[in-house]
Amino acid sequence: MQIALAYKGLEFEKIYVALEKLENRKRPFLAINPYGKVPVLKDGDFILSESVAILRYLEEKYPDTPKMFPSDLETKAILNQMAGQCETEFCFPGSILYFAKRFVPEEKWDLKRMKDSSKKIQKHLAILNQKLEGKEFLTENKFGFLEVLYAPFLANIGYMEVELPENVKSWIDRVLEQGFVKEGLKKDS
Ligand SMILES: N[C@@H](CCC(=O)N[C@@H](CS)C(=O)NCC(=O)O)C(=O)O
Repeated sequence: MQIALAYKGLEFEKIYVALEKLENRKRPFLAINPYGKVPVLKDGDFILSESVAILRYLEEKYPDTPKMFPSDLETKAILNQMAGQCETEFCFPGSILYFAKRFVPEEKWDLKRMKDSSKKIQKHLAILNQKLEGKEFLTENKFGFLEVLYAPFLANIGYMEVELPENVKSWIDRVLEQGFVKEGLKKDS
């Protein structure tokens, strides 16, 4: 979400929710998102969670800022397909590894679940590698919505115990070197 805000040049205030202290699983955060997940956007009195919903909202609310979505129907449909695959095949298994390694003592790791997650990500990266053949970015060959969605996880790819296929590796470097990605990923505490 912060990357999208930076990409669109929108001003925002970050409020850090300390996942390592489980602040997201307690009140007052649970009153904001009962599922205990970040990110959450607060725009005036309007509160919204779920990254994809937030990015769509920002795109529609601020039409005069740089666009993240293509306008062509089929290109947008493929983007939606890939956004779903990004969430289920990459972000979700990625968060299993990330949270275990960041916040759970090693003796409590569910090694089978972690290994299965790594395998799932590896398969996803092989498919992504084919899609990236001869391309710099995933949609219309320019930085866009999918890169915004992937970026926070790409920045933590080291936790995922995977080998990076060549096209994926250069795409990750390309995504992470964008100024607004650096800006959006800046730690707030
Ligand atoms: N589908 C949600 C997933 C959000 C999500 O899993 N957030 C993670 C951080 S990346 C989280 O808040 N995890 C805390 C927890 O599960 O306790 C989205 O895209 O916003």
